[in-house]
Amino acid sequence: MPVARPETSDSRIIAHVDMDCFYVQVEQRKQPHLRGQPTAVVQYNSWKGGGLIAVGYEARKDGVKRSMRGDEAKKVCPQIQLVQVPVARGKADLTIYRNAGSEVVSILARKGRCERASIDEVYLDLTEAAEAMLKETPLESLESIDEEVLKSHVLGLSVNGNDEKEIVREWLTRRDADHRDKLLACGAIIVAELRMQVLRETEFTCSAGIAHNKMLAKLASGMNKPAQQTIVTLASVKGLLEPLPIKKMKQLGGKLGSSLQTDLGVDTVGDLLQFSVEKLQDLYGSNTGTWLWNVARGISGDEVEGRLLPKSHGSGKTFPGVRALKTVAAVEKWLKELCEELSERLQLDLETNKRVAHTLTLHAHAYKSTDTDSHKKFPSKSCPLRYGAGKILEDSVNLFQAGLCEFLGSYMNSADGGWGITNLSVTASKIVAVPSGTCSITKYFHGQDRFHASLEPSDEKFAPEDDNLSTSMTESRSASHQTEIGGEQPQITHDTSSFDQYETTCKDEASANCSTSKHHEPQPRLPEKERNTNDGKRSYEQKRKAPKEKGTSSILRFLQPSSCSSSNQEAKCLSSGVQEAFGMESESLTESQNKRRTDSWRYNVDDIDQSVVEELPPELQEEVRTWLRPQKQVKANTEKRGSSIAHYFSPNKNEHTNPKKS
Ligand code: DCP
Repeated sequence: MPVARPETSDSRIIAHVDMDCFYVQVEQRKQPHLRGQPTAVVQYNSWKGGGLIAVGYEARKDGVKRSMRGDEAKKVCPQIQLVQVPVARGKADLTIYRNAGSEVVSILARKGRCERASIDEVYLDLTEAAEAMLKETPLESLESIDEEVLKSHVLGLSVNGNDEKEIVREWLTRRDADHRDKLLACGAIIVAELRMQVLRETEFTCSAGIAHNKMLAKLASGMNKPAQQTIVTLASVKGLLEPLPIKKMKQLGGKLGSSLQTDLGVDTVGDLLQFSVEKLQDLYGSNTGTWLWNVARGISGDEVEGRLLPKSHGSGKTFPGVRALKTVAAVEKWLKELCEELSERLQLDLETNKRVAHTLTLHAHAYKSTDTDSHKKFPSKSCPLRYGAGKILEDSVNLFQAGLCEFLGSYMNSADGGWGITNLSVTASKIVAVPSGTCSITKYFHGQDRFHASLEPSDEKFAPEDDNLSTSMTESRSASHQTEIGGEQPQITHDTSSFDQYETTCKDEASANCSTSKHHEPQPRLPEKERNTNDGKRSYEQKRKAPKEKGTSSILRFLQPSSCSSSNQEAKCLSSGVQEAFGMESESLTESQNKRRTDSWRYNVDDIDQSVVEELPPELQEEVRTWLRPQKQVKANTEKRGSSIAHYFSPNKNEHTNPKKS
């Protein structure tokens, strides 16, 4: 659920930088003869020429769209150059795009706090850089302003066919301008310079939005593409937001946006303005109501997180139509490929960035041949991550089995036949830096208690089980990091079952074992009578909580003998499936053992990186987003703006050359 964070200041300067037709640019750099030609990148699956995933701007002019397949694109643009995504392990290999994104990030990070938001998007907090610039150089005294800055689009500025650059120059250098507009002008100068540096150093063009917060910057960055930038002045916010379809707003594309449409008749952001904050709070709870009220007014306190590396790693593949996987053996074969790729990336992250991941999650899309419940989702499952491709595979297979068992409703049915998997992915998240100061990564893993060193310090040591772990790295060990390296079979945490829930699904809420996930944000509960709107509509708040009544079947519930209710079917599922799969008997677990297991791993939805979601097959992206959306949790707004800007001008600030547009 969206969370209202207080706007720290409306004079922050935030930029959202978005690469133009990114994969196409990467391919054009690799094959320069493609430059200037209509080009598109197609998916690995070559059916009907392959699905287009990136379309160059020359091809867009000819009517080529991302929704097309290669064959259709050739019809509307016969001269189109189709480049296939690189392939490894029988699936798309996005390494070159990921690395290209990292090149860009390293340049953009020179001027301010930088958050890598996806494979080709970055947020920058340029407040300090802009303030420093303004202090040093009053804008009205600027003698020359680069062309790239003058090409900025200033929302709300009337140009009326006059000399646009001259009007922008006047706006940038107004002596009597509001201080916040002056800071925006400085932000525009800095961003233009960064974009030119990106072009010079990587040959990539990008577009940007410059505003007082992330939400507005993101809205603006796509308004003038390619290779342009757009400034959102305070005065333009209302006009920008009012006509926008409500479902297009970030975090409003799902159930909450639908509720606004159907329950309140809100179709545009402007429609939301008529509702008081009290009314919105009544309907959606205190946090979400406040957040909605703020959104309508362009207020957002979201901070730019200082994060240059991805929050998680994922590997996935789609198996559409007849390619659906219909046997456990087929699933295992593909899981092997996915897990090997994931393991390689984890290993690289460990060696390059000295980071370890803690949670493994398996997502899948499935259908039943005799489907009586076509809406039933394959539950996402997670467990502690153990390093090494073999262990990741072993755990992924167990997660899959547990998910399949639950999806089918009975473990006995999970034998081959009667079901199909159309999407499969494994994700490693909860990535933290290995603390420095000791002498080898292996020792770091040695030092981990098999469950959770920080919770239950133990003298017990475990031999490293992963021969691949680098021993040449700086040794690290910390009780504050928890890595599942021992031979213990992992605890599975049920994730999908907690859709739309912020409370444990178990009747016995005191039971730690019932906790399915997340740091639960207590949601304000309204008195029963207030939870109905006057016209008798069921409030969103009620609907949101409703699914918990259905009862979820977290495996954790089965591990506690006396707490959560479970159907006979579920019990059967556990006894013949989970216990067997995990070589354990629930009855034999003591309460403290159960609690210990549960406490050791709580999956944190914030550890999933948007960029990783975007790397999943498109069908799976929506699945994962649906899964993530309701689980976004309330976080204290404690992060302070960093102060990484020592100098706002690079030494070569006066060496700008006008970038050539590709
Ligand atoms: N991508 C993908 N599958 C999708 C959408 C995108 O693999 N369904 C990849 C290819 C894109 C990259 O992600 O190049 C970035 O996606 P964007 O949505 O930012 O689109 P582009 O960068 O291609 O174009 P634009 O210039 O419109 O941002």
